[in-house]
Amino acid sequence: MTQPQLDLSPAVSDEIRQTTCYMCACRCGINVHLKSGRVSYIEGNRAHPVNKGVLCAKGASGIRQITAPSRLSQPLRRVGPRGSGAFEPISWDEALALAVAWMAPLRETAPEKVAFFTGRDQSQSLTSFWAQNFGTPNYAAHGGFCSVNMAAAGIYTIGGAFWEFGQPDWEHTRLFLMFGVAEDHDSNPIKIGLGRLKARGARVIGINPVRSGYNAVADDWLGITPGTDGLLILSLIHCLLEAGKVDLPYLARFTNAPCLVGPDGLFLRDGQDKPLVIADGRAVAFDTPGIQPDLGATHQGARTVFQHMAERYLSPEYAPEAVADRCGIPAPRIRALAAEIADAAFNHPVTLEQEWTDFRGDPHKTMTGRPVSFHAMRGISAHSNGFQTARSLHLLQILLGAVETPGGYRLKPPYPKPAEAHPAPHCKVTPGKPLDGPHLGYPRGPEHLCLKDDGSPARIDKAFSWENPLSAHGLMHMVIANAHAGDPYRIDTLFLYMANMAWNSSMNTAAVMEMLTDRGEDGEYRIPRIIYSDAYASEMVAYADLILPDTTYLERHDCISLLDRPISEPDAAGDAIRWPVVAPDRDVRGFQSVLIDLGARLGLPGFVDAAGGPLYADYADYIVNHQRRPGIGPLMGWRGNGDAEGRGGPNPAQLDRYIENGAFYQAHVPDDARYFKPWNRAYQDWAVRTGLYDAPQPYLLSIWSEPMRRFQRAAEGQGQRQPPEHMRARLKQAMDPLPRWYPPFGDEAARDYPLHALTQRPMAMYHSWGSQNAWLRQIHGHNPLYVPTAVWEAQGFAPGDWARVTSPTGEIIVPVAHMPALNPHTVWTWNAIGKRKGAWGLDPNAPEATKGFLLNHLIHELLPPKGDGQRWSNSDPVTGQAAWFDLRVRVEKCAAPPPDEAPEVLPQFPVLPDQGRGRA
Ligand SMILES: Nc1nc2c(c(=O)[nH]1)N[C@H]1C(S)=C(S)[C@@H](COP(=O)(O)OP(=O)(O)OC[C@H]3O[C@@H](n4cnc5c(=O)[nH]c(N)nc54)[C@H](O)[C@@H]3O)O[C@H]1N2
Ligand SMILES: Nc1nc2c(c(=O)[nH]1)N[C@H]1C(S)=C(S)[C@@H](COP(=O)(O)OP(=O)(O)OC[C@H]3O[C@@H](n4cnc5c(=O)[nH]c(N)nc54)[C@H](O)[C@@H]3O)O[C@H]1N2
Ligand code: SF4
Ligand SMILES: [Mo]
Repeated sequence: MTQPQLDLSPAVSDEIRQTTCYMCACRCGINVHLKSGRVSYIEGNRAHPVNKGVLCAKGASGIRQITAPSRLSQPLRRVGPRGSGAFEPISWDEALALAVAWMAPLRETAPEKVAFFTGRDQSQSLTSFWAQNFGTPNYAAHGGFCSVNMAAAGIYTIGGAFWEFGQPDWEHTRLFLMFGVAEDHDSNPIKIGLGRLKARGARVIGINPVRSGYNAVADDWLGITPGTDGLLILSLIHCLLEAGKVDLPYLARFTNAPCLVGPDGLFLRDGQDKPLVIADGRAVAFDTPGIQPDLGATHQGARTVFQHMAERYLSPEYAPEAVADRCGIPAPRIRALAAEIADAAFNHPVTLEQEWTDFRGDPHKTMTGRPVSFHAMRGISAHSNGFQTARSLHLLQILLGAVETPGGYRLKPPYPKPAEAHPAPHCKVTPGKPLDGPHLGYPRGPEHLCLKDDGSPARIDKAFSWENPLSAHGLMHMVIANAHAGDPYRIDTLFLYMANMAWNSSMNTAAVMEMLTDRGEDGEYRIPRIIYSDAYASEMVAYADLILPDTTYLERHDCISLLDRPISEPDAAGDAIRWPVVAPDRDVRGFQSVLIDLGARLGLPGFVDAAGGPLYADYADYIVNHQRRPGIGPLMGWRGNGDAEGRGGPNPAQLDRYIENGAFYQAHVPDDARYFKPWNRAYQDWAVRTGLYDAPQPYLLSIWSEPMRRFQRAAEGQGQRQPPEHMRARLKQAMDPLPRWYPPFGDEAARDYPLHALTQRPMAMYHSWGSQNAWLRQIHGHNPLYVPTAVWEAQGFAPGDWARVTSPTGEIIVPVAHMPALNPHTVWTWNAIGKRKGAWGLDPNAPEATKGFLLNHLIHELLPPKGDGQRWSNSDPVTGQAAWFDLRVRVEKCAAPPPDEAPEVLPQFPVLPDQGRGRA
């Protein structure tokens, strides 16, 4: 008898197309399998530098994203009252003509009346270029409500940052500490990295109020009380200084520790404006060849940064015994952690046999580093003391000699890049003309604030004002509230892209929905016009007047550019694309192409040719042909005649080369340039060749921040530009040039609201993006409030119980669950699982709407009144970073809300009509 012939591994597809995942912002490479032209399977691309074949649940579930019933299918114009969700379909020509009819007159008269803000997109170099040419000062992406504390503290301190700009030296590190990280934008790389550390037996320590995720697989966990990391870190610094366990040669050569601080708190400088150090008893410029700067020198009454620093942190207020109770970590554990860090750093140095030359021209035989590395994210960033806390952590890295050295923290091109190499912010409006320069940047002093002649904020979000001088990413979370209040002025058209501002992206969600629908005495909406681009029927859709429906990530071109947030690794600059691996089956257009079209219709410089016709056919054409500076475009690979890297003219075949190569390109850092990048001549020269810089720009790591000191001096009454009286005290404290700790502003509510309330990113959901995804919903369909044992017992909770959770802003009623591995003063839940009934094409009784909830209802965008007549935004006073995690609450057991047979979380809102293609 013959056996039947079975094909044991039938081909899942007849074609594979390689592109970049966008189920989160991590930018993994994917192989999209197609069968008969339809996506049949998605797997990781093993040759891709980001994920090396690893794929997460979200990435694999992309197949369900492109078939989701909630996809928008055509442009929509509002016909009912705003918020009702009543729309009529219109053609693209009508939609674009309407947008132009609204915006063109504003450009000629008052461009600031258009405010353009974007969410978690990856095309900020295009969107900012568009807004700059439109001429409005009111542009930013999502960074202000996300992690600007992380970015700004890093840039001002080490010239790079956690949050995508760098990573631990996974190959050599011995001890790895993670502060407040749940997922981050590097999800797969961090998971791969942790695997490598574990395989080598390196130690991982998690510092987080909640022991889940990375903290659950860490070797040790410190369940810190929220908002106190800065204190813990400065206490570790206290212990290291006390024990003499700091890297003195590194501090002397590569940081501003030896710079002399004059009586005004600014550096003593030579005739060429270079900071002075003392070497061999003489005051010389910091970059003089062959010097060994003296950390302990004094000169004309000035002391070094090192002395100021030692004096501050050796003070008993930073002793472990003084901070232990506040941090919720016993003093002996803090001392043991400091000893463990010192042991790894100084008893186990890593030396690579690699010669290199520093910026002074001094040769080095080897590369030696300290194998202690750190990573941190919003757990320290999303507090009102987050900027100073992030700076404290960078200071700890610097003292160990663990920045850009083997075993420590490594920056990814285009970083390192000091604050001075970034633009300063611009805000000067001339009707009918572009803005006077890029919107966002890094102020060096009060002269760079975005203020009008009368001293009032020039931007609708009040970024770069005295309230938050270094708000390098803007303040997305203040836009709607300020526009509604007409404070500092009224706008006309709010143009939003990819940001679910009527739900999980906003603080005080219910009030934001009211602001979006509120009318003035004249009967007009207070925010007269709202244009929005989404790909799905999110909660925000109902609040727009005009919807520009986007494609999904598998149906369009995207550019993950070095001008933006690229896919670089410490050893290679890299960029990537997406391209339409399938064609859209409905009347939608890629938003970037729409923006380019709008730019041409509005006649914006950069989008029209000499004859006034469109300069680019679409985004693909722009990616290939746009040049930011001569020879520098959105993509670095295969430029010129196809063999130029970084610099070179446009190459019409560039996108084809990317597609053939798995949709990415890498330019490798030479061996002698791999470490010590801020000071390494070989790296600096390579970066210039590759187009990352136009000239070498070596710099010193910034322990003492002169830009901050300049603002502090203004608060003390020095200089031309002066803050309002009521802000002086706060600025003096916030703008301290040496890292410090102060209690997060939320703690002012601690008496009545004893618990901290946090959210965490779930691994299997990306904000609201996966809300409608049939596979991912099975993992996270609803979210309880996790309660620590002490609270669980005190309230007499049992499984299945409900609680009233009250903050100074409002209350919610939600299901609870017990979690022992939790800081005793903290409750938490998963972020963005709760949905509004009717949104996302979900059944109104879907668990996301009946049992899922948001903490956002409890978080106000303003702090409680302080009696000074001012309302301060709920943000870090340095950067304007939204202080999501300052939230304080009270938790009380209560009856389950009705209906009895199927209780539902409160608050609830009217059911939204279906905007997509039917209910899931
Ligand atoms: N899967 C998935 N990945 C994502 C996202 C997503 O939604 N899903 N979102 C992306 C976005 S936009 C961002 S900004 C990043 C955010 O990346 P993360 O910062 O990693 O994510 P969060 O959930 O904000 O995590 C904050 C962590 O800090 C802890 N924490 C809160 N307060 C404190 C504190 O005071 N001290 C300490 N030490 N810890 C504290 C919380 O328990 C939590 O574990 O993730 C990105 N990646
Ligand atoms: N309570 C609490 N709230 C938070 C946070 C927190 O930690 N706690 N974190 C904050 C942070 S860090 C962030 S970054 C924000 C995130 O906030 P958002 O950036 O607003 O993220 P999403 O909720 O995912 O909303 C994005 C919108 O983009 C749409 N979208 C998805 N894909 C596409 C596409 O391809 N094209 C277009 N045009 N639209 C698309 C989605 O449908 C959704 O409506 O949330 C903030 N909100
Ligand atoms: S980590 Fe993000 S980019 Fe990578 S596979 Fe998962 S969803 Fe896609
Ligand atoms: Mo974020």
